[in-house]
Amino acid sequence: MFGPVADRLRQAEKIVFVTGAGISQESGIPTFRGKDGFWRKYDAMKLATIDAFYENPKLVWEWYEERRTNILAAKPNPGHLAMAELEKYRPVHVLTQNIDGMHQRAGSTKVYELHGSIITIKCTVCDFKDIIVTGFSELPPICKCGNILRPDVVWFGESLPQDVWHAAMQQASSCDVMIVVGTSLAVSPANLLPAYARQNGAIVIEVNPEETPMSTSMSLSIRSSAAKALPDLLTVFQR
Ligand code: BV8
Ligand code: ZN
Repeated sequence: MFGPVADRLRQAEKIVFVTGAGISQESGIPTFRGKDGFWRKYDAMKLATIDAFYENPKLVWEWYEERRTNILAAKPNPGHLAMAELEKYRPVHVLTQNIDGMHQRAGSTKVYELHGSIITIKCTVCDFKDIIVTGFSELPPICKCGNILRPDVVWFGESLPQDVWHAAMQQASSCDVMIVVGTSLAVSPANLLPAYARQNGAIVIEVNPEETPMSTSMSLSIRSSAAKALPDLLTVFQR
């Protein structure tokens, strides 16, 4: 699958991945907009917003708790694992839109969570932040300061964590290979990252069973799933 760009890959000094929900699909974590999208049951555009949270914090919390339970029961798939293994051959940076922590669980060491993480919570008022290790006795959970706690994720209309976003832009602008896996590239500003890589003369490869709005501007668009294609990527370096 990576044959046409194998030489460029082997010459790569640094490989940057941009990943979305599709890379976790084969771990049993539904994507957002796909046919199995669990956002069918809920309208994510309505729920993943600060207004929905203040309007009905219990409902939004129930949605995140359902997703967190599913995520904690899921396992990294061969796609996540191949990306972690690739670190043996080249410096790898993973810019992910996912909040499921799967890249870290697979062993990737440089992961930038652009949209936050489902296993951390923060207070809506004070600067309390913590990792969630158990369930909650009541939803929404209440902070020591008396205000409600929220999932530490980036909702629509909220800005990305500035330090993470700047670091991600820096990585995208200084790599010679970018591999975009499992994202519809529908959400900004994450969908700008491939343009930063191209501006730096990088080759940009897409791994997605379906076309995306950026497929035509890719150096190579591989119509395959992450769990099938990414182990194949490893073989380019193992020859
Ligand atoms: C911001 C975290 C500014 C929470 C998410 C009009 C109105 C309102 C807003 C906007 C607008 N136009 C633009 C905006 C901005 C908005 C935006 O982009 N909206 C879109 C929808 C139009 N963006 C924002 O609001 C961002 N913030 O712009 O702030 C600002 C600046 C300063 C000050 C204040 C504000 C914040 C965006 C982050 C939103 N949070 N999630 C949570 O997860 O609950 S977004 C959500 O969508 C996820 O993070 C997800 O990662 C992201 C993108 O989805 P994908 O990951 O691509 O998943 P999707 O299902 O779409 O696609 C899956 C793909 O995988 C498919 O292509 C499929 O073919 C493929 N696939 C399937 N199976 C496989 C596979 N690929 C490989 N292998 C497989 N097996
Ligand atoms: Zn508080």
